[in-house]
Amino acid sequence: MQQAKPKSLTGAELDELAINTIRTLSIDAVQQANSGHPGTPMALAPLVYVIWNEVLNFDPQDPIWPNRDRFVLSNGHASMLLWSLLYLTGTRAVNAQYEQLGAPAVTLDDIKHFRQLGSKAPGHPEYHLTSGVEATTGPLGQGISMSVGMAIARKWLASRYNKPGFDVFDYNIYAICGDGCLMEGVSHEACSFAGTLGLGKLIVFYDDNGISIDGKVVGWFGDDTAERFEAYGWHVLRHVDGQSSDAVAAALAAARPGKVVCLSTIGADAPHENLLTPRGLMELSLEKTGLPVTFLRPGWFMENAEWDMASARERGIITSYLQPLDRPIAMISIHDVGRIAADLLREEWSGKRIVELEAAERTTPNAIAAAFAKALGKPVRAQIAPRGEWEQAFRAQGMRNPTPRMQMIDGFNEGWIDFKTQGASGPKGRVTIDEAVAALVAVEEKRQVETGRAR
Ligand SMILES: Cc1ncc(C[n+]2csc(CCOP(=O)(O)OP(=O)(O)O)c2C)c(N)n1
Repeated sequence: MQQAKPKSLTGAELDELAINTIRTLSIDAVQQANSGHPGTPMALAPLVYVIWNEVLNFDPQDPIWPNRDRFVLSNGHASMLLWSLLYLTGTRAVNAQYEQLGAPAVTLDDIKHFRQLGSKAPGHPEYHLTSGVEATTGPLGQGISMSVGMAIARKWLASRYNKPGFDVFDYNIYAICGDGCLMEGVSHEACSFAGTLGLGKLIVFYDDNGISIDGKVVGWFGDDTAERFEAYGWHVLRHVDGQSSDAVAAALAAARPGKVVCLSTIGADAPHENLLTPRGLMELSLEKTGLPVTFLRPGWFMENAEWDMASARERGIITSYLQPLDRPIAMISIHDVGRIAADLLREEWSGKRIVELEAAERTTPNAIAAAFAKALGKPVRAQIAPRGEWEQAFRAQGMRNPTPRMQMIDGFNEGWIDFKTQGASGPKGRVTIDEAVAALVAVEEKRQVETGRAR
């Protein structure tokens, strides 16, 4: 029987699928155990997904690496969040002495036996019973208080062992708590102490949902939590909607960083609407903060060539939406973007500045094909994707609304997306298109060898 080819998902669809997978695993486990708290994992799945996917510096292959970020689920009754994450990330178990790595920390079978004796997925997280759990939580207030202890420990380790330029201990501690944790006296004492010590590196997310086990908390928990924490000396950001660039800008202004380097894009100032327009709006929002802000506007990423890998390898052809094939485009490697952003952060400046960033030489689609030919050791040529076929091709790749992307590529091809100074100002990237494509091919070949071995 022929198997249907899996549909390729866009980034947003993949995020949604991952979040819903955490949710459905949690619902199924609670249903099977006939006990537990399904509501909290449902509500907090997007938050923990963003923390684990985008922020947490944690290696599932080595969950005891000393400088890992710590994640503390103070509302331990939502333990299914943690079991889902440990299972889905493939986090490995360590032995009781916390020295050796072994089998998965949590298996699907453990989740099927959620809250049963012997399962690595108990009702509440238990330190050392399940690897990846940083603190035993469940008694409300305990986790958030322990996370304060962890931040004190980190500060001590850093002051003892960090040397200038060698920050051995610079990890963050991320804790999530709910109303119940903040009603418990122990959390007040610990958080007040944290404020007194001026601890950094401790980031607490308060699930201010106004609901506790017996219903709405309004009748028995009326503190203004934000004001209480401000009184302790904490830096409190209220109601941050991570989906809105204005909200992020306001949060940044409130956080009062000394300076900001913001990754924007070529075309942020384009005269017509296109996929890059939101970056322009983001620049406007951030500019309003009055902070010293650098908008780093890189050109087309060379690593977009990864999309052409399969066709270059299999057919010796790359299909180009950028056209004509000999038209030079401002491009840059993502490695140069990271390096230059770090350099910029070390500089001092005032007000707003724009840094346009491209490699020393502009790149044509033909040059990308030639780079593939060199790296693969076989002929590869570029072929134009006719404009009339773009929409269908993008939809086949899983894009629901291809128009903004098509407008963006039109912008590059028609020249209304370009650098104002034609690249005359700003630093230059070091990585050439040949090097960028060779690096992509090397990664792909390593992957092919590894999957071949796994078979
Ligand atoms: C010290 C302590 N008291 C009581 C409980 C029982 N308990 C478990 S969950 C819960 C409600 C927690 O409410 P909240 O923190 O608002 O979480 P949400 O209902 O929003 O998930 C309670 C009272 C507990 N775990 N620990």
